[in-house]
Amino acid sequence: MTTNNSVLKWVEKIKEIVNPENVVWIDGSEEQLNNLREEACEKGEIIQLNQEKLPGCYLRRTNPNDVARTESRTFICTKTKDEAGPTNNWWAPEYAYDKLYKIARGSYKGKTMYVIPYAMGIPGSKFSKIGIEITDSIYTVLNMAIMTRVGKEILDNLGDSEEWVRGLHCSCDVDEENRYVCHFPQDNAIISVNSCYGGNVLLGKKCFALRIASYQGKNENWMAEHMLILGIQPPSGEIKYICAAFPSACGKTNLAMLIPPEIYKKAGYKIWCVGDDIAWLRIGKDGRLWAVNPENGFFGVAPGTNEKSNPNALKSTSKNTIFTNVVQNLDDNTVWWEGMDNNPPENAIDWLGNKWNGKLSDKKGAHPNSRFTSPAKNCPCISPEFDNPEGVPISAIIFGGRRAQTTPLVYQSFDWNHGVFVGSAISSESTAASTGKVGVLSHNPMAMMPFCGYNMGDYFKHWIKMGKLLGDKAPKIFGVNWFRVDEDGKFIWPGFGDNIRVLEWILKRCDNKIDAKNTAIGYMPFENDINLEESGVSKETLKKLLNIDKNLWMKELDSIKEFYKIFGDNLSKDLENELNKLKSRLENM
Ligand code: OXD
Ligand code: MN
Repeated sequence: MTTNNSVLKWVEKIKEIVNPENVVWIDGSEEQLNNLREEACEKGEIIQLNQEKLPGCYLRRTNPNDVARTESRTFICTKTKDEAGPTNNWWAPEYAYDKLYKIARGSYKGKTMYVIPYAMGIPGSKFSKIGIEITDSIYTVLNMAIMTRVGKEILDNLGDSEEWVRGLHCSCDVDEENRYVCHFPQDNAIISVNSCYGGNVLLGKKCFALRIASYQGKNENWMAEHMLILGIQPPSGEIKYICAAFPSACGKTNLAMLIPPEIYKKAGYKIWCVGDDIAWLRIGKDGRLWAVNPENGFFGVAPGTNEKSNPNALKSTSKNTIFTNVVQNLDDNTVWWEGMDNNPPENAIDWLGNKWNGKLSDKKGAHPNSRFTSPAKNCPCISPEFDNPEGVPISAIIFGGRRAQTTPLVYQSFDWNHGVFVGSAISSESTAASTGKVGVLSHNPMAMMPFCGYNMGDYFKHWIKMGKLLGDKAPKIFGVNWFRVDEDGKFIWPGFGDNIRVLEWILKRCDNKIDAKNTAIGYMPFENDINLEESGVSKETLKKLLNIDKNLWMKELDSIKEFYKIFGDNLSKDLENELNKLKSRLENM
């Protein structure tokens, strides 16, 4: 399929290590993918679902020990520990290669080695990057064929270039004691062993498009961010685009596919989804910041997705989707998960492969991190600009977290550096679903803590530098919090579609159409400037949502200061400066 020497040599080298029975190059044709689907069904790797109700859909159950990303076993392997920084696990590259090649050696015996050429971004565009993943898992091939653009065309685009990311995945025995996901940003290489879970083995996603790409971006003056991208079309017509970063469990996919409430729909508002997880951001010819979604599909969390919370995501899963670790309804061979509806199947199989009666069982049927892998084109509100090789121009960047108190519904940073400070200070409270303990606060700067492929102190400096390069063309930066609660612990903001009310204020601020209050933490809305019509939210509640409690913010300041200590001398002076400025503004409050 290619004459590219660097590719052929690497494939040969890996073949010698893993020792497969045979080698198959993925050409991207439907015919080849169909044959693989059939083969995987025969081997029991995937299960074909009801093709009338769910055309092109399949189900996969992973090993119960292999259901999520394994952050403690994820490593950044740079020459020095300092290059990986204080927030990453680090191994020396020689040590990691040696250890992982030993695990990989001979592990494809009797198996097929699949070689997947793929592009992150639009093939042929100067914004896109190419990777090649070798895997022994058909499930991985089929997922990659949804999440990225794969096939021969990608190799044709690559030509003789040596600039591509080498990715090796070995399922091995799915042994959690020997599971490792290692990144070699200085070699453009990734090795993942002993897992078959998406986040660990779809190497184009977190591994390449965030960890390796963030390092490339630092060296090439662009940014790879854990951000959704959406377009808002107001009644007047011109679509404006925003990026938003939130830690897990803050409703990122829901915001990316937001359905406006009736009153906004009637007025003519529309939301267009460009991406739900990753944004590659570059400075365009016009000096503005432009974003592309490097992915081609959604790898979304299934539980909680329903007609009300996210009808667009639900519709995205109606065809050509791979479900992982959800419930199989045996009556009609379809799928179900907690939070889909109030009608769990009685004759079903749970994610562990056991018989399951949803009406009687007190155990969950779907794993809380069960997933759907769906083509982005399935989404009813996918942006017409999704395939635009230039991407979309970004007017605003939003940072958010899940905070019961302290952070208001929305505020605007005073300028770019202050906005970088707001992003660096994101922290979020855990939910019962993820830890069993509610309200544990953890810092997750720019929601990139698990995904930054180099020293996070340098990453902050890179953000500051991008602001200098953008100058007065820089997007405005905002903080949001959809999760404030009252004295009884009840959410006081409706969230979901009603978040458009906040986006509306943000866009008005970007267009200089509206004034704002100058507060200690940033610019904030005047109470009449957030449209509450038909929201069910009273003026009093809005007041609470926008309230700044000096004592809580003083505590917040201490928490940020404590967190910043891990960066030592490498903390950007600009951020230290922002911290001091916030302190004095709060003291004068
Ligand atoms: C994801 C994540 O799977 O952020 O997107 O964990
Ligand atoms: Mn994510």
